[in-house]
Amino acid sequence: MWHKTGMIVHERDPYNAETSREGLLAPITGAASFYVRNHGPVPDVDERTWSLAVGGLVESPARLTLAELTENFAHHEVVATLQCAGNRRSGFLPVEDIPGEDPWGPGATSTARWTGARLGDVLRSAGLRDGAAHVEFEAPDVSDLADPPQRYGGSVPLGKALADEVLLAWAMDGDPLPRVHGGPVRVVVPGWIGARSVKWVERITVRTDPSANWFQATSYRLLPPETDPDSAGPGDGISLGPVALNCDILTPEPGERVSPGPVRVRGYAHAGEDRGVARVDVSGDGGATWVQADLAEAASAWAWRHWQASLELGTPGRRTLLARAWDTTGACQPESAGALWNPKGYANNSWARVQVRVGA
Ligand code: MTE
Ligand code: MO
Repeated sequence: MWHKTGMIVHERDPYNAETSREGLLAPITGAASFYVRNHGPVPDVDERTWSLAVGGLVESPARLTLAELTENFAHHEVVATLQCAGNRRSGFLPVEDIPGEDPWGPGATSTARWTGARLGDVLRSAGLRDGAAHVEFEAPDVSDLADPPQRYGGSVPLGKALADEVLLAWAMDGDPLPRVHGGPVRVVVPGWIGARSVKWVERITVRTDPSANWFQATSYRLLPPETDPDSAGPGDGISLGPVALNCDILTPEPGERVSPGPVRVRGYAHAGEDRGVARVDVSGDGGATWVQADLAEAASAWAWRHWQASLELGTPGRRTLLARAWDTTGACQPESAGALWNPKGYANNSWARVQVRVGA
């Protein structure tokens, strides 16, 4: 049984659950609180018979057992935050409804210390052939959300696949990878949308083109707002890869009553791929004035940064707390969800907004 306690459950079957605001406060989330995103039933994978096929544009196609993967390749550890493209989708709903998608809040993201072999080491040992440009991952879980129903899969460009931080991970926080998180082995693609970190991976194919799997070619793409998502076809919209700069407020919680006087505001911020979080600003007066938050050290270049600030909220009444992060390129999160709304509700990285009541 893989259902967890203390989670905000969006669906029981397939199991989809987000981490609570409280659970998001820890630098390393822990398997018990780590968000779960599934597009089909969790497959019954036996680690004794599991194997990983490596093929396509390689010199020597291979099939690796778990023992071969763990014994023949160097072990590496990376602390990395995974973030679903649908994280903070609920912030889009006041703009316009998003039928058919779950209203994930700030908890479709979590951080773990992953251990595994470098995908690049496995690819280099198989030998890359001319024309190699994308690396496809396939898993055995079948999703009937896909049209037609199919196994889950996706791909990343070769350059990312060969990067040091990308792992074929068999452990999470030092323990064998739990089944619900892709055990025995999953791909971990730090800095990219969670969808590319394929769980229960059993086939890797080196290709000239991105994967034709529905979750790569048709889903997880940013469509223009006027598009009907049901009639969008392969290649429509913008393919999502590196995650957008984002942040949210974790305490106080929405609707919380806070006493007048200084209020401690805490949250997380995350910048994808080669960017880092450089600054977080917090406001208690609708953005008229801002306070710079104190940033905690990141556990790695691939992990989120927690932050905290103290705000004077003044007289009793309703207040909206705002937070916005800046990254190491000098970019800031966009102000409004309205400008970002898209029919599948992906990549909402607008300013964090939490309404509280100041009262005795
Ligand atoms: N891999 C498989 N095989 N099946 C899936 O449904 N979901 C993806 C990705 N890998 C998925 C998958 C998505 S969209 C996300 S955000 C992450 O897994 C979530 O990983 P987690 O459930 O370990 O948090
Ligand atoms: Mo996701």
